[in-house]
Amino acid sequence: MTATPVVPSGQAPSPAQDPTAAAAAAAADLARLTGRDRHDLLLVLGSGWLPAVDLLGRTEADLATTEVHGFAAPAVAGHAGRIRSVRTASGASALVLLGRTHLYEGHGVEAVVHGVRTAAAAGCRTVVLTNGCGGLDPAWSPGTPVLISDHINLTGASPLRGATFVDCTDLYAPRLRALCRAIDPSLAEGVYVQFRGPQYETPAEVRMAGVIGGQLVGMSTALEAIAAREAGMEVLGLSLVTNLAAGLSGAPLDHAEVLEAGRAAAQRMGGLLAEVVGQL
Ligand code: 8IG
Repeated sequence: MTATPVVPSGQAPSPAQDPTAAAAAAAADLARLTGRDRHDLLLVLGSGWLPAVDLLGRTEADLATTEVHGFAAPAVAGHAGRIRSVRTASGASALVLLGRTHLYEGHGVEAVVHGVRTAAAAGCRTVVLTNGCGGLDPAWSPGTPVLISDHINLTGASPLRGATFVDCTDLYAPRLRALCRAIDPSLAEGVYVQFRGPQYETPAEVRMAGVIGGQLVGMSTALEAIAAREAGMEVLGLSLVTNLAAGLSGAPLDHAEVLEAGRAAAQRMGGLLAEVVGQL
């Protein structure tokens, strides 16, 4: 992000009107509300990951996203809509977004990536994107964490404007994936396929996701990863497989099942995240 004159956040443009100015205004709000001019890394906690938040370090500030410029009100149960400033064991300062804005909420792609751009404007060089998702590999029982190795963006949307030709090779940093596997050698890797949602996939769409090279299906992350790459940040993606993708288990999909898988896996997730974050 290039330096942008900061206007009082009440008068700043919305992310859709001017994403860069909106992110600068939000970063100024964060500096004021957290008492910290800069942060080192951003963690976005998606479905199933919220219970891990208390294991990450010492919370120094806890804000409602509505206190920070440009964040849309949360729409999903289990997505708390808060921002924490956390001091990790290694002394890094982390911004933690509890919940995210999804494309299907209809606020536009700029709102979806506003958190990432705000973090970049606040000095973050690394972003850890987590999500809950469906898994295509029957070996991945609910509660299995999987490293994202790459993505396929099926939303038809992009956070980039104009002829912004961003390279997406190694978008999910091999260095950070290796670090995670060193911590937990049993971690599997998979290609994440982002659908727009909000409906879950049909069984035929899940088969398509497999045929085109995907192993994980969800409704987030890819657009945020692209915006993070544009901003020059290093990206780590972690999925929590909370359900077998549609058509693979014989049972219908249920959002309560998703939240329960998260609670059950919280300890492992929190431990993994805290160790990773401690080494970033
Ligand atoms: I949690 O099976 C969760 N989010 N698209 N499909 C999609 N999104 C999801 C799923 C799933 N599970």
